[in-house]
Amino acid sequence: MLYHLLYPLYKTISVFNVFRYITFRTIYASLTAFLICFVLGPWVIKKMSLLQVRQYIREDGPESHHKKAGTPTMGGTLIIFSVVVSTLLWTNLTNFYIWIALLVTVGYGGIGFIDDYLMQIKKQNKGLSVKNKFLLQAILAILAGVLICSHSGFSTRLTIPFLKNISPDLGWGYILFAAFVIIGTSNAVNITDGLDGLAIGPFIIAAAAYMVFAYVAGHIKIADYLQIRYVAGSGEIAIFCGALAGSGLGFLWFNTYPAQIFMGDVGSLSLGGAIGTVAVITKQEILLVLVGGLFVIETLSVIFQVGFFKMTNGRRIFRMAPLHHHFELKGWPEPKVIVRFWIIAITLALLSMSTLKLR
Ligand code: 57M
Repeated sequence: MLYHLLYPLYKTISVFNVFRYITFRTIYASLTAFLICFVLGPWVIKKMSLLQVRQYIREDGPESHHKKAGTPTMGGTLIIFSVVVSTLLWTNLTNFYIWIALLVTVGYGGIGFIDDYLMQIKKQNKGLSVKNKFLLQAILAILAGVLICSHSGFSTRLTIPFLKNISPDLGWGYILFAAFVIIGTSNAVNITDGLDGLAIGPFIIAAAAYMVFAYVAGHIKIADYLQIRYVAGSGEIAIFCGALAGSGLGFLWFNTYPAQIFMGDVGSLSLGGAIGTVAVITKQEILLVLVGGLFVIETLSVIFQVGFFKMTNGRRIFRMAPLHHHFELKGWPEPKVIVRFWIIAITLALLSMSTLKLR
């Protein structure tokens, strides 16, 4: 909005020329989203407590989690609010991809909201059924896939990290692939969100990495120089990523150990959906396995644990899945698990950055 209101005035007030630049708007989108979360955080925590929107803890979980019962939850509503306001303020609203990113963020937030709301009504840690949750996620992801693929100029070719000469064209199959990326990321972030700050930390790192990828992919000269696939219009997505990262930082202020609020499914499903959509739009979909490597590791730990559990009639690879519970049960203090997982996430994101040069 500010872009549309202030940039045209640059002929009379030259300083407004700065609104033209994606870099400037990305920085301020991050700061705006951060400030909204930071300022409104205490009010949201108080409101959720008053409304009795509190976490129900699973009986079978690690002992250390029982003391977390009653922590206000659904902090994701604040994250989504700050991302939407900041994105609307700082992006070029004629950009098609921005609306797709917002659609998925708000839509997945809506699915998470229903899930959290049902948990509050049932007064237990069970909301939507797995089947219904997946169905809603699939409908929205396929819709996003169709819209992205039908946008003129969008390539349905895959970008394979490190191999610039191999890029198979999936044609309309790309819609299913895009849906898979969006649904998978949403659920992976959800699974990771089990310790204070554990999901939001790596999420901020992934959003910051995609901020760079989006900027590069949307800049015809830099994309050409780095031999990255150019996606016209994807530069504005850098501003959206800035808003995601800024909002995440603001939320982390309150979600860091010991957490004053959890994000709830409304947060985890929405943020995962958002980063999956960004990966698709910037044509760095497969690289998400590295950028969001921590989410992948957590998800694989569940897949292997459940698979092994079924195949061996009840034997386990880990003490408990997802992986963070394994280390907790081994006796690592919660902050140690969290910070070490962040370190892994930062390392993987740095590695993903090297693909800008190594190809
Ligand atoms: C939700 N949610 C937390 C909070 C957060 C397939 C299966 C492995 C899935 C997995 C699962 O349900 N994962 C998704 C994880 C919950 O947090 C709420 O949920 C929101 C995110 N969706 O925002 O609202 C609990 O996590 C803790 N928490 C924090 N700090 C935070 O900032 O401490 C969350 C955020 C909160 C709080 O305690 O209550 C959750 O874990 O429920 N299932 C599991 O994770 C379960 N694993 C399991 O059953 N493993 C089995 C195998 C065979 C599948 C095994 O290894 O034996 C565990 N979950 C829990 N206890 N809580 C089992 C034990």
